[in-house]
Amino acid sequence: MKTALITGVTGQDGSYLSEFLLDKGYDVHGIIRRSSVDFRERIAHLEGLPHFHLHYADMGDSMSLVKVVGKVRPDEIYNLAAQSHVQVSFDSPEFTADVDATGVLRVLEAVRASGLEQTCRIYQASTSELYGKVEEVPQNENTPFHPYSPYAVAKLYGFWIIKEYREAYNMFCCSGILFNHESERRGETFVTRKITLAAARIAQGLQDCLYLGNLSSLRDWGYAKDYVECMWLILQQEKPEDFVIATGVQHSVREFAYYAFKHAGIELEFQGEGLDEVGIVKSIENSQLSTLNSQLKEGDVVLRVSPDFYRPTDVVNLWGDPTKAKAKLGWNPSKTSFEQLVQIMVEHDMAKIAAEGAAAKVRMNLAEYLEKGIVK
Ligand code: NAP
Ligand code: G4F
Repeated sequence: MKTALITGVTGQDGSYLSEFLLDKGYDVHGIIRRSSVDFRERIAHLEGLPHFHLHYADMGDSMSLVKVVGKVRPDEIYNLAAQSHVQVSFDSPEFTADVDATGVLRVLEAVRASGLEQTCRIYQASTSELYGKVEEVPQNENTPFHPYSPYAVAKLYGFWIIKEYREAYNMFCCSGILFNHESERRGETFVTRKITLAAARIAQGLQDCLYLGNLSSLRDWGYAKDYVECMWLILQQEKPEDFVIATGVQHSVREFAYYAFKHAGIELEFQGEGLDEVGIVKSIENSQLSTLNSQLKEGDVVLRVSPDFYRPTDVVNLWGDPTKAKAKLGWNPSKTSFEQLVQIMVEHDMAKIAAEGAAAKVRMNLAEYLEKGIVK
């Protein structure tokens, strides 16, 4: 049985990767950090399984990493932990650098300190943000980097220190340069999930309007569940190499919003430009919807642009070329299409919001009964 250690196990990718490795028969260890609330929703279903173990450590604390690596003695490390929000990295650049840059070095040194440098393979969660202010379109493994946020600059250090340890110490460490990948487990402040949740709430009468930043930004969006297999495949190769993982298809934020609302039963029409651009209800397609939100009508403005979501520098043209991954990893970039991804996320969020709405109604009814003294 192989042993894997995952940093960032509570995140979107960490949760899918844990499931994937458990299915492959791995003993899976993850690091978690102390928080005042125990919020481990994405991995709650795995806790208690005999081959799933959690350890306290922090990417900012070398000693904790040395202790976990020395205790677990993993065959493979998947370094997914990061302050992963680009906009937040402008507010917390130093913390982002500590976790996303120096944190990678701490993992590498923990492996060396444990004498595992010739046996332990390391995957580093690198990113298409390295291409930043892009120098060519689409981007492949040879495209020059031009990081365009504190997050991307920190991740660039991570990429180079992985390469340095591979060359200096002959370690099996690789970077997966992954383009955006989303899912029903995506953090709620990334643009795709923010849109699918808002579309579900607006359709069900629980929100009036969605405020977004740059609608013209272009991304190569894939499904996270598919991408974690590539992380594993990268570590199963004969030689350590870096790979671009992407779908090879590009869409704008505006298009994502259009399809998300469509799956929620609302056809949008975009009018205006820049800060004055709005998304207007063109038609309500789902007859069930009029009962869900009887207030919503054609002509309502349900999407607006707010400068609050503009970034000091924004990456606007990411489009990956997955040719190498197709040839060497057997990666199928069209396993889940863009339309399927949007549908999966909207269906999930429609059900989630409906369940939350029903629970809130029960609470309201209960509060009413209590007030009237019906239930003591
Ligand atoms: P995510 O959902 O934001 O998860 C980040 C994980 O890192 C969480 O488990 C978080 O723990 C953990 N973490 C943050 N700071 C930490 C610290 N100081 N010590 C220990 N753990 C810490 O991110 P994701 O979308 O799964 O992405 C996984 C990795 O891939 C990240 O490195 C990200 O930068 C990179 N990446 C993501 C994408 C994408 O499109 N999703 C694309 C390219 C690269 P808490 O739960 O305690 O916060
Ligand atoms: O969803 P986003 O916040 O993702 P972003 O910045 O591309 O970063 C994600 O993908 C990277 C891979 O390329 C990862 F490395 C990183 O960890 C993270 O997972 O924003 C996507 C685009 C941006 O251009 C942003 O300006 O959407 C634009 N956008 C427009 N309105 C918005 C919003 N982004 C967010 N988060 N919120 C908005 O309201």
